[in-house]
Amino acid sequence: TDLADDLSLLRDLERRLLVHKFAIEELMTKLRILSEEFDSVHRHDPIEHITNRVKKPEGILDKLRRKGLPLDVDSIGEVLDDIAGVRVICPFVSDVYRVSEMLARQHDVEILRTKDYIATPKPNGYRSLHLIVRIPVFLSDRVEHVKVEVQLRTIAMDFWATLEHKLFYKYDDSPPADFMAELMSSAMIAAQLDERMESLHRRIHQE
Ligand code: 0O2
Repeated sequence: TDLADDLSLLRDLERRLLVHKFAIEELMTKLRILSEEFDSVHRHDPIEHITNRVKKPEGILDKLRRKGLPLDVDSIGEVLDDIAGVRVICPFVSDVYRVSEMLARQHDVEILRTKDYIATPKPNGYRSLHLIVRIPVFLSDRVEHVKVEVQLRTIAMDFWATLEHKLFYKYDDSPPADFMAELMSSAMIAAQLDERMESLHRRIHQE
């Protein structure tokens, strides 16, 4: 029956998602090591905190529908870049680039794509550094190379992005023009705050 087919597809999809969870765990360990070791050497922790998520089957189906793509469980990890997602919140903008460079230098981390929305913010003001990375996951009988979307941002960028997501999630298109202007201007205030805090940090760290 159709229902039985759907259920078995969902089960296959859920089984497929396991390897993305493992990729997240590998990456979390790498980031925790960088955080603790950099802190012990330089007396500054470049990572404030880290969150992660595996995209839920519902979210995966939504995204495929939006992009007009068919569901093929075996190639799902190739079709979508963000099934596994890790978000790294850093104290300062310099830390964002520092952490991304330290990751990129690791031999088992392949950087497939970089989107620098800090250098070039989105029209609504969104700022963050996005990396699509691929890392090996060692399973009982094979190695899988799994993609993870890494979003790196400062506390101020995260504050803005979290609230923007809450406020405008319900808008399918872009919000009305006056909202956009207000969003853009609050994003600029967040960017100025980043600059001011970073310059304080530089002065204190040099003393
Ligand atoms: P959610 O609900 O966070 O999962 P893609 O759509 O991923 O194939 P795109 O547009 O090239 O391709 O991806 P991009 O620009 O790298 O953005 C992907 C993710 O960044 C989004 O995931 C959001 O998490 C975040 N993001 C991008 N733009 C904005 C923004 O304007 N505001 C906020 N708050 N977050 C943003 P999802 O899957 O769209 O959403």
